[in-house]
Amino acid sequence: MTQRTLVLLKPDAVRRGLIGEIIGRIERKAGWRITALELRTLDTETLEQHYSEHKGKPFYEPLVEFMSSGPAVAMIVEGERVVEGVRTLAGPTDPIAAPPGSIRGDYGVIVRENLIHASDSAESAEREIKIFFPDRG
Ligand code: RTP
Ligand code: MG
Repeated sequence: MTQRTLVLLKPDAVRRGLIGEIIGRIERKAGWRITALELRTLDTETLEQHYSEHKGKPFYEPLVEFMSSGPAVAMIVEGERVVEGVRTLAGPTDPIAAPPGSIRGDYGVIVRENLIHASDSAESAEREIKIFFPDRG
């Protein structure tokens, strides 16, 4: 089942020089392809759309502030079961609970600064791709 997913390398990953490390893990999965990629500082309007499900939660405002604090990398990745697959590579939201070998488990400590976002379903992926890459929607 070929799918596509929206991946963000969060500002902490970019600041810490982990772009290559993280993209390398994604690229090495057999048959997965990056079909769009851009380094950009995300504006609050984009982030409000992206994180609309979290609006009103205590972590929402600091999350939007963090996500706009510096450049991020936005990508579309396509391939076999890529939605579930990138979530597996990323690991659970809390990096301390994430297993070693996962991106968050290997590099993260703080829940908010957990390095990577990946769409949580095929439906979310289509919604999020429209937000970050409107011409690819
Ligand atoms: P993501 O959407 O970024 O791929 O991560 P996720 O599904 O694993 O986590 P989600 O529950 O959707 O939360 C989105 C992002 O908000 C930050 N967060 N902070 N308690 C907190 O301080 C808290 N909880 C969540 C994280 O950056 C999380 O990835
Ligand atoms: Mg999420």
